[in-house]
Amino acid sequence: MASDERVYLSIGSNIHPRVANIKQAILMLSQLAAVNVIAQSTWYETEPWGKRDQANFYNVSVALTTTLTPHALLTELHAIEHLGHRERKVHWGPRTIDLDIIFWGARQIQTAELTVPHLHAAERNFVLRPTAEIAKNDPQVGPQVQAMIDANTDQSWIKKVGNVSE
Ligand code: A4P
Ligand code: MG
Repeated sequence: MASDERVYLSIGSNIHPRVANIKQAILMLSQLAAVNVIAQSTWYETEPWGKRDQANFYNVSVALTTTLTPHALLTELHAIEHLGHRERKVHWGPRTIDLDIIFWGARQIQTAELTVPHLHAAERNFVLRPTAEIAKNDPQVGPQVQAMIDANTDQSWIKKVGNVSE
């Protein structure tokens, strides 16, 4: 039975075609039998965070429910990254597609493979702003995002993209 806990992902791409890469990942997510995608944020173009000498990113957040365990969902996300020709070369470096688990309801997860809430969520405008849009009415996650936004000092710019093409 699907839990009513909501899971939030941050999805990013900074290698052409950014929009198509992200749309393809969301389509593949929605095609997983055990996943129900329930919301998607506005599209944002964002300044590269961490390693700044690289192309601007597109980022969106999505909310979903799932019957998968956190580690099983992570495995599915890695498979989608792999199909998107993601190559792990440079830490925080350019990527065709990146899917990170940001929140899993109120859970705190700390294993070798997975840290939830995401280790850097609280320091990233490109994660917090899109996620806040779709978590407003979630009693488990909305207050967590708001507390992070209140304490956040990230100076990097992010801007809404009205008409997404590329
Ligand atoms: N892992 C642990 N916790 C999680 C989680 N909550 N969600 C582990 C997903 N994965 C998690 O990830 C390495 C390992 O992290 C995974 O195998 C998983 O077991 P990775 O994405 O392959 O490695 P990475 O990219 O070298 O490092 P990292 O720290 O994951 O990078 P991030 O955090 O993904 O950041 N700037 C903008 N504007 N927009 C972006 O989207 N993205 C990054 C990448 C940097 N700068 C950016 C953006
Ligand atoms: Mg990642």
